[in-house]
Amino acid sequence: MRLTLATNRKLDALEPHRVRPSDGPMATDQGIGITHTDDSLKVGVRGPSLLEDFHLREKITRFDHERIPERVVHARGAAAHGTFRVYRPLGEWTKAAFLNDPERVTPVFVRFSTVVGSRGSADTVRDTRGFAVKFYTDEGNHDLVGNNIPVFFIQDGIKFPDVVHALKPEPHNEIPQAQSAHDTFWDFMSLQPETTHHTLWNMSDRGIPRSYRMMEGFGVNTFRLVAADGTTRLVKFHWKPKLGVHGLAWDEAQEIAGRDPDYHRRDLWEAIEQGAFPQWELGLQIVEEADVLAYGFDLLDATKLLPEELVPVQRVGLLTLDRNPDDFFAETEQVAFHVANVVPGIDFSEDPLLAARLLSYLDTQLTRLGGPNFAQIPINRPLAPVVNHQRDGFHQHTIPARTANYHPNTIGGGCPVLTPESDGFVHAPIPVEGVKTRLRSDTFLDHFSQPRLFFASLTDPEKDHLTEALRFEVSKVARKDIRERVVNDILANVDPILAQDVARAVGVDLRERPAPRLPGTGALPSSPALSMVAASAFDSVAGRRVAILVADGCRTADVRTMQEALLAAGAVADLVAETLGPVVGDDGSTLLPRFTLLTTSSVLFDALVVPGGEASVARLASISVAERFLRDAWRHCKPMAFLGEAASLWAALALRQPSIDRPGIDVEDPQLGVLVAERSSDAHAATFLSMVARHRYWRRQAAAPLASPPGG
Ligand code: HDE
Repeated sequence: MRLTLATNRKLDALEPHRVRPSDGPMATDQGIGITHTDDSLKVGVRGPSLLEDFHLREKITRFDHERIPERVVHARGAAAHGTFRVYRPLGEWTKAAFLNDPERVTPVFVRFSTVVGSRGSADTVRDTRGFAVKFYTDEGNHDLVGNNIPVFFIQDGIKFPDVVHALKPEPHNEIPQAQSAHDTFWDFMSLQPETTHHTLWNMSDRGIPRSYRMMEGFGVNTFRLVAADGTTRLVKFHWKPKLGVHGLAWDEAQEIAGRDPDYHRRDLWEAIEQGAFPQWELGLQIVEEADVLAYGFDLLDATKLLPEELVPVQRVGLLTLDRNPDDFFAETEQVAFHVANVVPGIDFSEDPLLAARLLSYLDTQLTRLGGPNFAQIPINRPLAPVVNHQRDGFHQHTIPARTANYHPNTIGGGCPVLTPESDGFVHAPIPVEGVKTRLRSDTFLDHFSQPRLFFASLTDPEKDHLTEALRFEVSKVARKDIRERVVNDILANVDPILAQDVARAVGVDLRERPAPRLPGTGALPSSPALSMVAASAFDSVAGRRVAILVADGCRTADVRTMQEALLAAGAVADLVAETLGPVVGDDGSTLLPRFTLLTTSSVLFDALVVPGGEASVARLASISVAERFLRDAWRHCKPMAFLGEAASLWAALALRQPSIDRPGIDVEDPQLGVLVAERSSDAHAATFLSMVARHRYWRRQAAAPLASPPGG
């Protein structure tokens, strides 16, 4: 009988492996009690040290071997434990047990990552993010190893080493770290038009997510679902975040990379510690086998996405992350995902990118985790029993107690017996035929329709951001011939205005050319679901971080009203002051700041409140870092509330934005995200909350371009 985890979360598979400081006094790896660990054993107090000091030898040797190779891609990451529960039985499409029982709670471990940078690189670089989910199901581990971008750079896995080499730091000097803004990437992409679609997504605000909690996830490759009667259908997997999909401003992302390189890791960790558990809905796009070519492209081509307007995403279950790992290395670093880990009811398609992945993930762990027994590492162990004839190898942890280690056998009573087909994995009997060839299918040759569709689907601010990102990246390419190819061979096929804008910025001429064809996929002119702005509900402030700037004399009532409203709605509201000492409010009460103006920065918050209070406002007005805080919040389009006397700070700031009228009191500007009010009230707090939910007021960039010099 199979184990049903049901709602019993006490069944924590990692518990037997946890070692706590309270488990006993300090002992060596051999269990010998350690009585002294601060001085080595010496002849006399000034040495020399003695080789017989086994504790010294063990301690140093273990330290020498702490590092393992980092992942060749996706080296930088953060992870959390959680659960998955399906909303309703999906038996009409798949027999996977964890997708058929709404009572069943499946433990999961999810690792988010950047692709290009090394383990110590910054979180907010422009890059694709990994979104890998390990489901510890009753039928074995199922891994959905996805990204936050629905398409991939290449169509065939044999090109993976090429695209990754081009993206990574250049081979002669290992510069630059964690970015695509250099010659080798744009050289490769300009010669390989299939990379256009993914590159445009990277250049969009998807490439600089606000938070792991605010990203979509995509399985990218097409998979198959297999029903109990053997019927198969094609499927695209999605994760839809409950908090909406939000990005950073590029200028902000770059500054965060310096001020808090752990920004995304910290954000995930703190949200879970504070009980603001991130959630995503699992979405499925289901396509009948016969319709593999029905949407104007080939579903086996991973450079294409299936627009939701053509095949809706059906939301079928909920993923919740509710527990941080105990130990980064043991869990986050040692977890080994593999796209080939599938349970009965889920199968592969013939996608040639997927084929290479099926080889690569197992192979890479052999080096990274030091041998073939990495599935025995606690974080990788299935909850389902593992019984087979695999044996030996480095780091074997199990002790197989049996006499026969082959199949079939009589000596061991024929054990282990095979799992019946009704319970085990049977590859779907998909018919295939053909001759051996390295030719690429004609159905894979259209590389520009979907990039056009993507660009056409963005709102104006999103298009501006993408254009700016391209201008930034291609400007960093030293070789002019590469810049010319990017503009003329790639961007001109996407959008003539985009190509012109980039050409101008990077000092190359746009060649005369026939107008590109109209967007293609299924004759869709645009797909609003592809826009982060158009597709977000903007209905929650949960998990947003708001700074409240205070100094002595600040109006306590303003602080409390705003703080309470924000906390009640699930946001974080931190007091920021000149020092960490207590701040005395206008009513004599004491407020404790969490950060100082020197140790934090506007870029680490989503919104800003300046409470009233004459003395407090006068003090803030005289501190240059406070002014910078305000200006940055404005430049990065963040909601801002100025209460009472703080209106003067806004007025001073607003004077620097010539296109904006000087505001009066009680201004709520739906275009600009600024609330100016005489004093805080519940109604004002509610208005401000709706502004924070809106995330960023990108229109401000048109009112006051980020490039404006401070005070200009
Ligand atoms: Fe990966 N990928 N990948 N990849 N990938 C790895 O496996 C590979 C691809 C993705 O948090 C490696 O354990 C090939 C697409 C994620 O541990 C490696 C190809 C997608 C992670 C590997 C692809 C991904 C990886 C490196 C093209 C989105 C991090 C370390 C054929 C659907 C998992 C490791 C984690 C990691 C190979 C393309 C997602 C080398 C050959 C497409 C999220 O095996």
